[in-house]
Amino acid sequence: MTTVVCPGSFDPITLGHLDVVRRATTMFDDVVVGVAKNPGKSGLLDLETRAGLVRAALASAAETEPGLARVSVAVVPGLLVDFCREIGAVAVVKGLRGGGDFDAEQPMALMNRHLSGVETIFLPGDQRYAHVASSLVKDIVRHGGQVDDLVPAGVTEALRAALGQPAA
Ligand code: COD
Repeated sequence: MTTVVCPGSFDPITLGHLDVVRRATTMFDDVVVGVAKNPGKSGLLDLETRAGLVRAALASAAETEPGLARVSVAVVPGLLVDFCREIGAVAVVKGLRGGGDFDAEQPMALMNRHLSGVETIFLPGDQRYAHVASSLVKDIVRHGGQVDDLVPAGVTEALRAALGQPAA
């Protein structure tokens, strides 16, 4: 069995993230979504809330795409490479929306390989979600906008709650 990790901040999960995870399941038997802290970003949702939203999104999507039912979700407590070693993952799978993502991802990929030998596999993001980013989603909700067609069910409500906004 080949295990891979789809890591990210998932603050919050978007349909772009979900598409990358879905595509990873078409290639690998065992896909683990790793919810991690990115020290370069100030998080809004706590890690357990993010992981819960990822689990809910996968459970809902698995109703029509059974392959998603075998994806597991875990919080990455420290270095990604240590997590990969613990669970026996041979590679990290990440989505790229464009050249900006590649510039940000390449040093991490090289560092992770330097630290542990874990390889990174980049999947080109689907063009439908090329403009979708967690940071933009949060900004839109913060200002009262609508993101329901960009995120799985339940995400908007979780963001509103974290922002102290009344439920719609
Ligand atoms: N379409 C396709 N791909 C997308 C989309 C989209 N719409 N949105 C995001 N993605 C991709 C991103 O390019 C990225 O590859 C992945 O999904 C996750 O994105 P984010 O924004 O949720 O997560 P990041 O980029 O903040 O995640 C960074 C990590 C948390 C993975 C990184 O900081 C990490 O590995 N932290 C653990 C500690 C560690 O090991 N640090 C040393 C790293 S060398």
